[in-house]
Amino acid sequence: MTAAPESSLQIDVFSIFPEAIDGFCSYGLLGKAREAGLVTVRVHDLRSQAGDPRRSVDDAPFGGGAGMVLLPGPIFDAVESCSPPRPLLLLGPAGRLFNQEMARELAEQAASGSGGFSLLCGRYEGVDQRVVDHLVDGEVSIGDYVLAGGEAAALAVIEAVTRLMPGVMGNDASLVEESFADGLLEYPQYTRPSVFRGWAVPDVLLSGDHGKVACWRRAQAIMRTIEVRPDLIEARGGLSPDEVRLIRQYGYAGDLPPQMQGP
Ligand code: JEE
Repeated sequence: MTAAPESSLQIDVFSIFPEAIDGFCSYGLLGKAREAGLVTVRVHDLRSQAGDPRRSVDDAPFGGGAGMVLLPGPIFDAVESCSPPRPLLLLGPAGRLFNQEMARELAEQAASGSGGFSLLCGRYEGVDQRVVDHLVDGEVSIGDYVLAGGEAAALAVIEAVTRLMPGVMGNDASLVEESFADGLLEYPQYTRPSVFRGWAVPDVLLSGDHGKVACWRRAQAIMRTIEVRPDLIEARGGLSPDEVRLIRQYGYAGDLPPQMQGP
């Protein structure tokens, strides 16, 4: 027996590749969450709303230029014929940069408001601007690189949001977010065997001393973040004197510019 979900998240997705979205969403934790009724993903085929026998969804841009643009008609019809949960977000390279805070806000739409959110995936050169101006509630981008369409971005958003739903990870959302919450990258993880091809797991992890393990992990997380994402150290207001002492103790010999040291 499984307990009834506290709240369920509804996500409607609009795409010309509905099978790709639906297929991906039936795997892993998200697939399980769907089966358990914690998350409902409905995928709408933009082509099923096309007005002509050829089922066209795109046309050349007014004013000329390369590529094709998604027609407003099929998109308005698909959205208006199912009144999807709002906000309806358009995925596009010109959108607001998606981050963990936005993922948290969207996960909260489950309990409040419309019970979820919706995603519109463009293709080709994008969608007619009237869709942006009069149909969607906002535009989101998953990063500063150029994809060929919104589908992969929609899947990234769906996965980042659904893993925060209570019960989806078999964990409370606060635990799921533990690490990102203090603004550091993850510490390194090891599993069996304790020696693989001559490479041994750090002794401390086999010591059984939980206090020492916690200190080592924290030092590793801090050192890794300094090397890979110094911007995250700055964003959390630098390192405390205790944290500086900790990484020195674990052998960090690099520079610590002033912006990486706390007030
Ligand atoms: C949705 C079509 C392709 C390629 C014009 C002009 C843009 C659209 N983080 C993200 N990267 N890419 C997307 C994304 C891409 C999409 C669609 C999402 C629909 N495309 C496309 C090129 C252009 N370029 C110069 O600046 C870059 C427009 C995305 C998200 N989310």
